[in-house]
Amino acid sequence: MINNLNAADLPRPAPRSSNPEIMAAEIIERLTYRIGKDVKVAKPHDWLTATILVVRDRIIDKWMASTRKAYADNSKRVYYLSLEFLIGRLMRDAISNIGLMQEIRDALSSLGVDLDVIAGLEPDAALGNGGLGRLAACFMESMATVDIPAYGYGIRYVHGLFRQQMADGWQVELPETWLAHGNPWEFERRESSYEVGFGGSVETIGGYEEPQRFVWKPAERVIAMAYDTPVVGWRGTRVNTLRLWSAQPIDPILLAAFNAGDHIGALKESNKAESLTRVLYPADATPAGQELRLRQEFFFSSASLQDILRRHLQQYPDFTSLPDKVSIQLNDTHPAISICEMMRLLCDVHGLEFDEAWTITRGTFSYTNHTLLPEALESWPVPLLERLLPRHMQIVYAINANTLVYARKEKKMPDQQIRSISLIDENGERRVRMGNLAFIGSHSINGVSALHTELMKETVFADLHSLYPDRINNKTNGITPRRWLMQCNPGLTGLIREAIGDDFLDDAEKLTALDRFADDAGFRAKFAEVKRLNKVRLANTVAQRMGIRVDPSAMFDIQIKRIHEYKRQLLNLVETVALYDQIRSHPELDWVPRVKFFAGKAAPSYHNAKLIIKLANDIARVINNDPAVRGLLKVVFIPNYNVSLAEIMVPAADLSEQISTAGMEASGTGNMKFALNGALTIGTLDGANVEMLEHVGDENIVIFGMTADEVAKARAEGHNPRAIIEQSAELSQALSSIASGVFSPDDRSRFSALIDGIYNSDWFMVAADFDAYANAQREVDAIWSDPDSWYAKTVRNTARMGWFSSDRTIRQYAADIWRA
Ligand code: Z2T
Repeated sequence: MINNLNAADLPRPAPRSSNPEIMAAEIIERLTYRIGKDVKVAKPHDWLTATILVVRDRIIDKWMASTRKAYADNSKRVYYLSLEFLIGRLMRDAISNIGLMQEIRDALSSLGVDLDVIAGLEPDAALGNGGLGRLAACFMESMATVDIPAYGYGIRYVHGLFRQQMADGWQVELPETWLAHGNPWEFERRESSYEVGFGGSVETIGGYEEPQRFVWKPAERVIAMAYDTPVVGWRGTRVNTLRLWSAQPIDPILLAAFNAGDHIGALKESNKAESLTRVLYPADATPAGQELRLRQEFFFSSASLQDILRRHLQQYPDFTSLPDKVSIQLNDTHPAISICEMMRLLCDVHGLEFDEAWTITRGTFSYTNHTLLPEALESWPVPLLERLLPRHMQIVYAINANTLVYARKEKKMPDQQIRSISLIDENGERRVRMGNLAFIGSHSINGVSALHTELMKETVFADLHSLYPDRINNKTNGITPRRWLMQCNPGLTGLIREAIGDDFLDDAEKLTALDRFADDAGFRAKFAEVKRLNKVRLANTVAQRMGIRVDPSAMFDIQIKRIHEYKRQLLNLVETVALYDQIRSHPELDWVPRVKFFAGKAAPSYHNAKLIIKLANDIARVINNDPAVRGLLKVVFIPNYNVSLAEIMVPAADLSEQISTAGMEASGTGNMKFALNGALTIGTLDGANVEMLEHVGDENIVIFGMTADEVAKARAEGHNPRAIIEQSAELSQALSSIASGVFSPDDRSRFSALIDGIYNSDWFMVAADFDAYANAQREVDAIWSDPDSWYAKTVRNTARMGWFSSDRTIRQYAADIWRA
């Protein structure tokens, strides 16, 4: 076998050339021999595939070297377990990171192919809902960049996040088929397959003289098969692996059933297995709750854990070294069942004692929390867990017993706190709390912004924090500057290089050298020109896709993110209506021309979120067609928001809307992307906005509204939205026009319940924050009216956002949590 040979003695493929002529020949070679197409009949998609295959080859050599090096150095490996990876397109990222952009462009153009055209055909890998999945993608790129041997583990969904279509202004969900043309980036690994069980029973062996052993006998089994995608870091430093699991039946066809004439029944098992990894759950901040979701969570956790333990035993004699050689980061609680699965594998399969296994498990796992919303915290009904994973349920009880006994006997914890730290929620139907499991089974629990981490300590995890005060720590989120500056904004990247040289390409914090250019009128003019061109690009996209014309000289005011009440797209829309009223009432004033852009998807079952989309479209129709507005205000809701659309919108923004109810957005990452690309932020003191304020300075960001403490106080003491609304003429008028059907003449009560929510409870503080928000918007207008001041501020935003690079975030994880 090759294994026994010395790699150095083997014939080696010729080193890959970066000469455009040679690469052009290689592209033709792939087209002919891999795709089986003649140049004459090749379609744009064939050129895309052929190009990816050529790029891919240049990554593979580095991939193998990276894997070998981790092995030879006995390096610690980091495993990022995530049910979501929102990657977007891969080709531009890969080409740019290996430094071949110009060469590949030239190679293609010698063949009469435009790189930008074929790049636009690559489907978005949308295996995620929003921020959490996009963060996982930025982290994968940064881990490769800062040279950490890391594996991402997730699910290879056949259908990623749904495609959003508008039908009369309503969201309609269509299936997304990113694999329709095949996926040239992935490698199927049939040899990396594991069995994953469900259901059945637990056999107990021994118990009198010898120690008890447990053997789980699952009733159902499926195969998890690996698909690997290489992830290349900046300058090709290192290539890591994203390993996504696909479910396969053990028996593809039940021949006995088939032969007996039951053709459908013969495929039952096959269909059931494959349905496990067929579709991504589209709810971003409410737990899916269905059995299939729990099956997905366990399926990918079990396969990943088996793979991790197998790899460890290949290199080390036993598991005592596991915490030194392996770190497993749980991306929220979705993979938290991994903790029980690790315990089961160590105890039941590998014969370790419970206590020893527990020390190893806790030393290996760490957990990132991404939300405090109580309705978003995962918990599973005890009977469901007992039926689907009986052995894991036993382990939950064992962990719980140990923890509660310790809390009671050694820490004298009172009853009420014991109830709150228990893995079992006893209020009503008994449920297993996955957040508590993740906390108790980990040596590190982190939040994703400074404010969020403090709130974790004070709210959801207050009692667990008092029991284990050293475990909670903060790791403020970041974004990769490769995708979110260099690739999406080549104009700005070029301008920055002219001004301060290339250092910032390797260390985003070097962007601070740009600070002094804020006072340079010549530089500001060029900065403004780059922005204008990016706005023209967005205007063209909108014209092409929607047939709407927008004026690039107007202020581009953008709110793009999942649609959620706490993110307060509704606050923005109410203010839009108020502004519309003001423009018509006071046509003599100097209104700043604005285009308000919105984009984002709503969870299919989230009624109010879908209503907010309809409201945006209804408002857009009325305002955009009203001649009294004289083009001073336009509203555009762009359908099907995804990573690729963000890459066009982010560089084109003048104003970034980050206006969540304080205390509710764990971090936000869109906020960072906009500021890095030279937008001014209007935002609340929420999530990472707080730290952005610290970095850019309070004269370079427009902050408004209640603080998290004020929101908590108002909720506890009760506030009176009706009184607030009555005191604000602008607000009452805007709300009553929406509620009375001014924007929905075809169904006048369409929005009445939505607006009633503001009058009756105003949970999200839309009324409470309205005046502050409207005033902040007029402050933005005033800054805009002085372009020198505007561009000085936006240049300073770009200059001071380097700290929000995900390279910094990953270095902090590596230093404090992984010790890698
Ligand atoms: C998600 O995108 C986020 C939190 C979730 O909690 C779930 C999803 Cl799908 C379970 C977001 C946060 O809302 C956002 O503030 C944060 O920036 C992002 O995760 C990454 O940490």
